[in-house]
Amino acid sequence: MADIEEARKQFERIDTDGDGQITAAEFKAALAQGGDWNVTEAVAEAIIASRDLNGDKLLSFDEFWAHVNK
Ligand SMILES: [Ca+2]
Ligand SMILES: [Ca+2]
Repeated sequence: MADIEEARKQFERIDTDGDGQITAAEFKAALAQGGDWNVTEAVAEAIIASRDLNGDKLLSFDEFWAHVNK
C-alpha cells in the first residue's frame, strides 16, 4: 500500500524549486542523483507525459500520487 506522506516527501525531493510541479529537467536531475545517468531530458519528458493527466507537461502531486497509488 502506498503511503501518501512518503510519496509527498519523494515529490518534494524531486521538485527542487518547490513550486509544486515537477518538470522534465527536475525529474531528470532526480534520476541522475539516484545513479541513473542514462536518462536524457527526452526520456524524462516521455516519462512525465505518460503520467501527465492534464497535458501541461508538468507533474503535479496529484498526478504523481495517482501514479504511485496504483
Ligand atoms: Ca518544480
Ligand atoms: Ca500535469
